[in-house]
Amino acid sequence: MSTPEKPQNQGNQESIRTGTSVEALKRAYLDNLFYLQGKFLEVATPHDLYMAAAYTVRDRVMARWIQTARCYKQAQARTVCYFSAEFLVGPHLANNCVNLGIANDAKQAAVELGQDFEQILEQEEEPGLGNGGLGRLAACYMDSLATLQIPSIGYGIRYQYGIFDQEIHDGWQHEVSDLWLRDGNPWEMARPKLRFPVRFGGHTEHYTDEQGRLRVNWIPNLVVNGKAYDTPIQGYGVNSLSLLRLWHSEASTSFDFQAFNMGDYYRAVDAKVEAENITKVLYPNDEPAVGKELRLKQQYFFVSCSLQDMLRMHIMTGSALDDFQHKYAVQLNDTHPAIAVPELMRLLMDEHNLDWDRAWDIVRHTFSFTNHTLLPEALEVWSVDLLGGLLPRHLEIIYEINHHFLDEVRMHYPLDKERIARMSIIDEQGERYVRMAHLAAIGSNAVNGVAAMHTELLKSTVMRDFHELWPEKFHNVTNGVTPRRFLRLSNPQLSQLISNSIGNDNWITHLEDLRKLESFSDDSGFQQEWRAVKRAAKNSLADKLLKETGISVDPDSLFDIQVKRIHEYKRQHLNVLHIITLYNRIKQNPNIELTPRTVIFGGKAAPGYFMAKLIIKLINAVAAVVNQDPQVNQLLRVAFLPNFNVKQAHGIFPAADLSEQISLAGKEASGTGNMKFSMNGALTIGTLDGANVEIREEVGAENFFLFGLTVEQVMKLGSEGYRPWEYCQQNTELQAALDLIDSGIFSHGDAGLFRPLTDNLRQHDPFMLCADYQSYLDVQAEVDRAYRDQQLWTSKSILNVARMGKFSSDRAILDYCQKIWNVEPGQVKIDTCADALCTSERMSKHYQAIESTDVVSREIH
Ligand code: 26Q
Repeated sequence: MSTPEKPQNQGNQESIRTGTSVEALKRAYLDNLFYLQGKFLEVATPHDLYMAAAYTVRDRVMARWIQTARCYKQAQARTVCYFSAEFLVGPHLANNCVNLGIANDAKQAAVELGQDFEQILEQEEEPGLGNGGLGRLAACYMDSLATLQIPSIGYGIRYQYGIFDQEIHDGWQHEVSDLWLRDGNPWEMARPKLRFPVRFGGHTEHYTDEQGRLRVNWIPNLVVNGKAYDTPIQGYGVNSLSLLRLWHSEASTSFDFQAFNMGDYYRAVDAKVEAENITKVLYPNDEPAVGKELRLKQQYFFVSCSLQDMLRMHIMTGSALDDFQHKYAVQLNDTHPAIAVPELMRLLMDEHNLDWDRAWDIVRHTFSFTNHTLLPEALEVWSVDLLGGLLPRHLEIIYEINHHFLDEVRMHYPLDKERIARMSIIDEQGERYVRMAHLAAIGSNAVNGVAAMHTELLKSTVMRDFHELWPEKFHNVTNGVTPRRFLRLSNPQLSQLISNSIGNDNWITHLEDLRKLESFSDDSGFQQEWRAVKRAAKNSLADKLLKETGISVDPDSLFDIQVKRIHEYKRQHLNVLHIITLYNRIKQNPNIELTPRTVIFGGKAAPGYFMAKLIIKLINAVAAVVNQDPQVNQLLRVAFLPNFNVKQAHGIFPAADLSEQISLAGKEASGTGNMKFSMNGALTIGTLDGANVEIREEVGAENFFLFGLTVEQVMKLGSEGYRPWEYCQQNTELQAALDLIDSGIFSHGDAGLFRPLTDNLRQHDPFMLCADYQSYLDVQAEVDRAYRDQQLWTSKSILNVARMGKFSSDRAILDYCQKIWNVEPGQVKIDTCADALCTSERMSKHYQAIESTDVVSREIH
């Protein structure tokens, strides 16, 4: 396969830092091993070899980074700043090789040095700085921003401990802390001089200054410093990058402990610990955040550092503050960074002396807000007392914003008191809460949902009043995923086959080109190759399952896979009910005609989410019974692959025949795993939920296994009064499946173990599994039949891939550019703005320039 064009050789011997020939890579590799790891090949550990490889690749990235920074600075185009509490980037080494176009040569260099490249890649500890979909989306968007040459910075938190590692003991999930930084992180660059003070607590003092203006002084009781760590995000096939700037919290050295703590040394140490705790650990989702002061501290901490950094850069270029909105677009990834709205107001008014109206104008034109959920329990609120205690000045500003906003609402709806109460930023029923989604929507120029259906529901339900007031503010941007990581990198064999058939690999950046595969969908030779590629991926996954779980599976069976966070709304237990029903059918009729099937699960449950953890236990308990029953295990096997993360995902999506996307309609905002499966040739069994709707539209109804209630039916059933027990009484197979769980057969006779789950299904069933059960079973039977016709199945698989163009994150980012950011991609031409690649002397000049502009350590006294 052709790869992105490599920079030209400069002279006979390429630079050891930037050269991309196999020879240059080998020399660099040995050099880094020697000088950075203090090792030589014979004594190097696999981790030493990984570090040497990582530094070798990083050098190649750095050369482009400096060029990009210089060029974007010159161009002064609008910079997109993606504010996100999570960036789930996944392993860097292999991805950077792909994006630099040196994947083959880097491997060759390792081989020529007698090393196993796969083993080297295996060493990389993935930065698990996110929970799931939202964090991974941010990472896909960084890849596309870099590839599309859009000046961009991802701002977030450098958690010392990312998402926990999941271990399974006796079928139960155990959480193990994630020590991703233990052996060092070669991809980040600490910027010790790039740090900002962030204040917490205390009180405000209002006074009138010499010019007679009302001013506010915020006297905090804690000041911490945020220190920047930069990670370059290399674009694919281009010489440009994006910057991921993550903040680490430290005690503020300038803080006067003597005065504040009366010489109390221990309290001074406490303050240091308190400061360092802020970026200690990532919060899992699906845990009530209410009362978790540290979470709000994290949010404010990274938002404040980021905005101070942007203002610094803006002022440094000599631009006027009024121009800020034209130079920066900030995307708020859900409400997690919504405190940015009052923070930018505070910075502009209290620190830069702007008046309210000018500051508000800038704020409103800078921010846009993406909503990722409609679940009422997931909408973020903070108690007024907690927020006011931690951020007294922000609470004042929020009240002021609310005051102006409610005046506007009153103008439109003078007598509608209920509407005003509904729309207020402050929820005043009972204890008072700040509604972060309202704050974000009011402070933004655009609000978007993440799939067509989600956006429609957003407009008609949780943001209905806002949509009525400002219909033009609402947009849809359907999510997308990067084909670089989720096809080119993780499925090299399929990528090769695609490129060979299409004749080039332009599809990697123009995913719509995959359409050209349609003409091969019925070609039997091509189909055979297609199946061989799928089969190879299934073999690898089978090996991995055996190694990690001891479960052996047959790669000829249908691989039916559900990987995602474990949550009741995602309905992994509906999948389990199907498995138990198949089990019952096989037991009743051992000669039943069934397609052999392997059902594979993966996903983490929030540590405090009892029901989700019980679902994991149930999956493993059912697996244990099914897999060891000789009557059943020829037709059915079940496996739970522990610790689903980006690295694991690379081996999973390519191996799937069937993708399970079975959330209750209206609950999954978009889903992105659905896209990754389909892009790798899996067919989907799914409900009309989130982006499934659009996937089905694209691939064609005949290539998608649809089941379940529509969102309208869900709403109707909910409002009529849903009675799950009636479905159980009327459906003997459903009844039998639930009864079998309650019999204790899956729990060594402990009939009570899963009762919380089965009782909940029979009595409440908030996610309507009982209502969708029969439809799910019927369509699974269709899947079973369809898989027997391998030609037809393969043709559907090819068509799924061919029609995935829409779901590239490149398309999504172009949508954001056009609908929301008003940014023209590729406007800044890296390759023409700087002359060729940097030489080291030129680079050292850039270094000097960049270092001197980086120094900002302002401190509060
Ligand atoms: C909030 C407060 C306190 C602690 C944690 C959180 C928290 C953290 C992460 C709440 C939610 C999340 C993550 C949400 C998420 O991943 N949502 C998913 O976003 C995807 C990208 O748009 C969608 O595809 C999924 O449908 C949506 O569930």
